[in-house]
Amino acid sequence: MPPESSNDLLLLERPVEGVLIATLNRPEKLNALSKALLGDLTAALAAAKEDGSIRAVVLTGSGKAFSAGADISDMVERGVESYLDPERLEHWHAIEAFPKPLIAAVNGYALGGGCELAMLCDLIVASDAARFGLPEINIGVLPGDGGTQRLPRLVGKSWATRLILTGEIITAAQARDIGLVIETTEPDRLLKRATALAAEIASKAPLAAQFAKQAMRAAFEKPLSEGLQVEQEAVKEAFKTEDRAEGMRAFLEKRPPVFRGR
Ligand code: DAK
Repeated sequence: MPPESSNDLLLLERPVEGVLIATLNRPEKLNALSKALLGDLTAALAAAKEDGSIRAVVLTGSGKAFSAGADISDMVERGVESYLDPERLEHWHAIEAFPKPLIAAVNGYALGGGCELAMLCDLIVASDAARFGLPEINIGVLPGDGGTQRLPRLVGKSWATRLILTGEIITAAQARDIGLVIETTEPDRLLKRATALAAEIASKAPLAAQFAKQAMRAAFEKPLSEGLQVEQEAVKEAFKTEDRAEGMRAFLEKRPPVFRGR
């Protein structure tokens, strides 16, 4: 399929049915997350949320980085206003709230806010050339877009402490070994693999996938008893869908289901 749309900072393409690839495209600054770039990403995800033909999104970067993080030049210029900018924070919240499955295909550096962006995704697949880290400590700050909260939840306290307090940058294989990354691939197979994973997810019942994502989010945010309630509500909602009826009917009729996202 041809690219659906593109602009300078974010490239959008539809490689296979159900899947959108969004490519951060500011390679000369290693895809540093300027407000404009975050704004374009937020807008693309808002459109993808409304588009029933998009069932999963792959996020990647052009050039040698996924993203080298928040824009340090802007932070130097505007100080604390740079990262407390309400619009910028709004963009992050919108990305966090994206309801459809989001897969990071990390092609190179994922540092600082870039690593935090990858951690906002539901799964991270990485090229062997990828590098991960939260090096904010080297520039006198600390992770401010969720890194101190999400990294310990993903990899445990010891590795999170090591990475956040030393600013160490680790390889894709290390990131896989500590559970940050689900899978590593040769660089030229990365997008193919991430797209295949997204396509597999896109072939399942889309609303059930969204309910599952919502329920799993509760696992990180709520005590077990409340998380179990969220899960129960999500299952009740799934039971109301046409896809649930179709899925179960198809099973009994021994044929593949046709899911319509309703
Ligand atoms: N911001 C702006 N520009 C960046 C950048 C960044 N994060 N990273 C790289 N660049 C730019 C470089 O300045 C350079 O630009 P020119 O000089 O060519 O104009 C160009 O990209 C290429 O970079 P290098 O020449 O440095 O490339 P190398 O291959 O030599 O080195 C590198 C690659 C990834 C090791 C290096 O670029 C690097 O260390 N980059 C910075 C990585 C980093 O420290 N990232 C964390 C940023 S801080 C918050 C609080 C804090 C934060 C957010 C929120 N709240 C309280 C809400 C902070 C978040 C961060 O992400």
